[in-house]
Amino acid sequence: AHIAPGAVHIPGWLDLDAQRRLLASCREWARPPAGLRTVTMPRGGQMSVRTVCLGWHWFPYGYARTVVDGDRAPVKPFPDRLGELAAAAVAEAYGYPCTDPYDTALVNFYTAGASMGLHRDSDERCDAPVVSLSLGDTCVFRFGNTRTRTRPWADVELRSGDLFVFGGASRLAYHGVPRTLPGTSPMALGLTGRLNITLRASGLDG
Ligand code: MD3
Ligand code: FE
Repeated sequence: AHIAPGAVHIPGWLDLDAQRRLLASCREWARPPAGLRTVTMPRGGQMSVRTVCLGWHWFPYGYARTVVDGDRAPVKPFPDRLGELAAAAVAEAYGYPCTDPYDTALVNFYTAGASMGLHRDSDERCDAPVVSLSLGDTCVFRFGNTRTRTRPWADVELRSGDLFVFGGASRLAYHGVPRTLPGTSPMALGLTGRLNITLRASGLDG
């Protein structure tokens, strides 16, 4: 369904088997070196979500090839498989392919009580759509506007297996995750909490 121009939500895009494979990969990517870390914001606060990056390492507010705010290890490579998944997701959502090369994944892990404040994703130097895949607990996803951090916004529930593509006029919209719904993860998946994988084209070279 179109939530806003360029914002397309496809519930249940990943079947259980695809969700399980992606979860197994996330568990490998989470291992050190360059594994799951807690992001510290410039003013000293810590994000409640824990993150692992592939391809390029996101930190507030930029990208690097090493974990500049962690163990300083080289970032794990961005797998071809995720590039193919991103291309298939954009084609499914928009009906035509994206020509920009996807080269970055951010995997966010939400335990009970974790949230993400309203923000814009403006560190990429490319306007290719961001592809979001959700696993585990349902969350309340807040989709705002491009001008202010205040209303109007729409709250949408994202469930395990859902695809969301954010491009065009929605690419710079404010968005966040005010809460997850602990205990809603599909029993058969074997995940406590929520994982969100975003696939991006950084627009960086090298
Ligand atoms: C709208 N992640 O990693 S996914 C993020 O569920 C992030 O972990 C959230 O916001 C999460 O930056 C939300 C949905 C999402 C991702 C990227 C977007 C929505 C977006 C980029 C532009 C507009
Ligand atoms: Fe974001």
